[in-house]
Amino acid sequence: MGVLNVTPDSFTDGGNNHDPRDAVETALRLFAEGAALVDIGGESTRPGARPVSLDEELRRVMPVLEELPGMALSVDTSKAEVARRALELGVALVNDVSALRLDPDMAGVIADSGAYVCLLHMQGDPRTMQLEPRYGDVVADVAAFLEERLAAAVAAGISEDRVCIDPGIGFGKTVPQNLALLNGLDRFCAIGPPVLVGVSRKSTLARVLGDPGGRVGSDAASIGAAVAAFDRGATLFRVHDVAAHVEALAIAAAVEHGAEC
Ligand code: HH2
Repeated sequence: MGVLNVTPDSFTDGGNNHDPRDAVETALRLFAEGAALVDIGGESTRPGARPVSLDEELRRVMPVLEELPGMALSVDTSKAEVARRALELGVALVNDVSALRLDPDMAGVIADSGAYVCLLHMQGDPRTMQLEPRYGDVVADVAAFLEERLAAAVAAGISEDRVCIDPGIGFGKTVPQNLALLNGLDRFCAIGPPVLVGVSRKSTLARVLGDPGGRVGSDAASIGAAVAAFDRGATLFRVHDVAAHVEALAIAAAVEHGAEC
């Protein structure tokens, strides 16, 4: 899953794709590099980010979706109206970082469309989530949350085989908690749905490498984390540098499953 933020303030690519023509070009490049999906978001969820209005989010996202008919797209939104309009244009997956909790209409919109959904764990909300995240046992707590949200999605009429789950790296977690979640991914895989991991360029990577104030991780560090996640059962990876991840994960998969050469 290639990341395409059509926002002025996202933590790595903020501003780069604010013009819809640039965003469409970036999406086509991500597909050419091997992305199976491109995830288009009009609201930053970085720590401290402020929410945007429905009109502003639609204004950012819709012109890009309209220029990419028939492409395999996901929409990164917690607003049912944005999801509904995106699904009308054929978007395949709703990536809702609130896991259907923010907008009471979201589950119904997804259920009615038959689309895929990603349910992500977040403690608090983007404005406050990094202030003082607290868990008993972070892996057990996140697993219990994802099990509960999966049950809620199914109860709302979303087919279980349309769901993927995400431990939400950086969404209300300290560096040691993020590392524990990556190391404990097999616990999330045991829940059933495919596990998606978004660790690409996140600040945890910079901090592990010795930069305590680091805000953006390198692509090499991102790939290391993605391969570690693959080894523990993750099958979906939300990444910025698609070409490098496709190569690295192809090798990791060949080591795991073999390859015909
Ligand atoms: N991370 C971000 C946004 N959406 N969705 C999923 N499923 N998993 C993630 O880990 C995830 C996500 C945050 O990263 P980014 O989009 O690069 O930045 P911003 O939120 O500032 O736009």
